[in-house]
Amino acid sequence: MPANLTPDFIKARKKLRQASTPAEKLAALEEMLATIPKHKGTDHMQADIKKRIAKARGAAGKSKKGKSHSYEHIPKEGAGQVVLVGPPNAGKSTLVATLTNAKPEVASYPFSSLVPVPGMMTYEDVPIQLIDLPPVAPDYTESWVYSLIRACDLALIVLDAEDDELLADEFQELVEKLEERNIHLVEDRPESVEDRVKEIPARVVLTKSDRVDPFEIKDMASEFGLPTLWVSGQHGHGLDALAKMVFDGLDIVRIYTKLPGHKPDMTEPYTLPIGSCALDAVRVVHRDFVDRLKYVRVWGSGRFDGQQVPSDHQLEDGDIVEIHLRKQASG
Ligand SMILES: Nc1nc2c(ncn2[C@@H]2O[C@H](COP(=O)(O)OP(=O)(O)OP(=O)(O)O)[C@@H](O)[C@H]2O)c(=O)[nH]1
Ligand SMILES: [Mg+2]
Repeated sequence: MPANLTPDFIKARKKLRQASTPAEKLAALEEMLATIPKHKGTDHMQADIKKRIAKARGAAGKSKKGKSHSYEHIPKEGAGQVVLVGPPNAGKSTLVATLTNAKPEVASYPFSSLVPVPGMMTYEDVPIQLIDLPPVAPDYTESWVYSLIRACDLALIVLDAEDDELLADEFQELVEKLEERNIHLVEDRPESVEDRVKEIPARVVLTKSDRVDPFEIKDMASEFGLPTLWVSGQHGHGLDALAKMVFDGLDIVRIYTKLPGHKPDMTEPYTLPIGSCALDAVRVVHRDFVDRLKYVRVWGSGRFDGQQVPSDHQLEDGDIVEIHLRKQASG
């Protein structure tokens, strides 16, 4: 946490957090290197940025070559990776186009999406990656679509609310397709990872609610066995609730940091899995800080503001941590 970071550097760092492609990531890192104040206090940070630039150059170059399996994996960005899964024409791309900075193709015919399109959504102050996927259909789905579903932190099962008679069958068909590929949709994040069958936390999103008579909208939650929301990607109904459902579904907490004697930085929280402790927060701020840690003070979940807490103190969403380090040995 070196002091005196310039507004330009902070802007570039924000761009990095919002970047959804290797090329955007590379451009943001290069901008960070150009704008970081060059003095002894930022030596470590400059080295770290250079290392990341080298890695990002590799990633950007590789994706340009367009290998046949380049869609198998999309690097995670932001606080979590969320995939939109559903039958053709359900409204997946419309949601990604409305909620993120990405511009996936939206069309009135099925199978309009052929490639995954990642974009960044912001929930309050948290960037979250949404990935628009091609449809999962009984006859034709590329195998990398399942690879991306297996790798995600949360799946949104998107169904067209207008097909109300078909909804339960459509959902069942989708579940079976995923089960064939050993993907099992669950409400809660699994505690342990089983090898063969991958349990994926999921939520159901019924789109095109603008086309459904509000009096006919019935509670389908029990039909799906998963938390369910009605939205309209086109008219914007329910999208704030959807963003909140996504954030809650990621099971993360936001942690803000402050320097001793300074106001906290409330602009860019670190995000950690629910249940993380003070030491976990120190580790994400900087790995090297763990060995130099003297103690941590917490505002929020402490018994009182600024309480010095043990390193296994469990943090809560919105906590502010102040990290006190031992002086680095000189030379
Ligand atoms: N009325 C209404 N139409 C919508 C809404 N969302 C999507 N549509 C329309 O539904 C059609 C399909 O939308 P897409 O977003 O392309 O659907 P998709 O699920 O990405 O489709 P594929 O990529 O082919 O699987 C388009 O004509 C959209 O304009 C909505 O909330 N309300
Ligand atoms: Mg689409």
